[in-house]
Amino acid sequence: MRGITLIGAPTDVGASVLGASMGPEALRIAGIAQALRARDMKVFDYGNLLGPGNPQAPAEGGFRHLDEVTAWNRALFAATLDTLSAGRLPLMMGGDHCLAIGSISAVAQHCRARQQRLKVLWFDAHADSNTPASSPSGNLHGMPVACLLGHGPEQLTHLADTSPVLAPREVTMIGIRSVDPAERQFVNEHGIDVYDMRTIDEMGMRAVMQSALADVDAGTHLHVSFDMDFLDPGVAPGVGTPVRGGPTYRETQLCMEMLADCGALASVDLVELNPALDIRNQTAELAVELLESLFGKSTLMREKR
Ligand code: 4U7
Ligand code: MN
Ligand code: MN
Ligand code: MN
Repeated sequence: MRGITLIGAPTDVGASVLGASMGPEALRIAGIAQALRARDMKVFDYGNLLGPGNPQAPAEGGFRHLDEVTAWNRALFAATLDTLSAGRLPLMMGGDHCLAIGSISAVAQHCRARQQRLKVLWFDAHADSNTPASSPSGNLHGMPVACLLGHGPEQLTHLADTSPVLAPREVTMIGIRSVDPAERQFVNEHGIDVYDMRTIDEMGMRAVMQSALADVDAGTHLHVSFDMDFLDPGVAPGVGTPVRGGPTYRETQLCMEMLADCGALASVDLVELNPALDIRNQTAELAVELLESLFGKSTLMREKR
């Protein structure tokens, strides 16, 4: 039986909109542990990590709340590394997307030590590739990809024992539809693989996922960083930075089912769920449904296609 540790990370210090700090509890209320147990996982939930609250301070030197974001990410780094060392799959229950700096830094360090191939799939409406110099908001949840590629404040780019933590070819973005001008340049200069909404419209989700997973084999460590604003806000209203024109419920389920089939899933961030903006916890319930598919639930027990 596979072991999974739920790591509650109630941070909203990376965002302007408050409320993502309630994400972990909303996921528990939506039955995340029971749903994963039904998928034959041994589920451990030790509660939430501790970290600072949101001081709602203005940007300083290009970013807001750098010390608070650093404190959260040190805790995330340690918890993720411990979980991986124990041979379990860490599932980050966010919390805003700045937490991926700590979780993925730990994942990368774990993979380097074992010389394991790493692939990060970044499901998001946004490219999260701002730097302190380019960010229009100063919010660090808009900068995790840049930090992981070595562009950002030292205390966030150097959580792991090597930096940069990721090479551009290890990251693939899916669902992108809101990109700041400097992010476009960053993504292009680094040659990051991006399947934006136009590509999804033109190719269809199945072909996009086949292509995104083409270099993933069973020996690869696949990390899924899933921002709930990936989905169309019509189905997932409980997010802080919604962008219309996102994938449908079915398209997203297909993504999850294809990820389950590839057999390489080894760590997950589920982020940007904002219960303060949700309608009767429907976005949290949707997140749990998607996780069920990610962990192998399918309508019919069919052979892999
Ligand atoms: B999320 C933004 F300007 N790009 O940097 C920014 F549009 O983790 C949004 O994807 C960032 O939800 C969104 O502030 C961060 C903005
Ligand atoms: Mn994001
Ligand atoms: Mn986003
Ligand atoms: Mn670079």
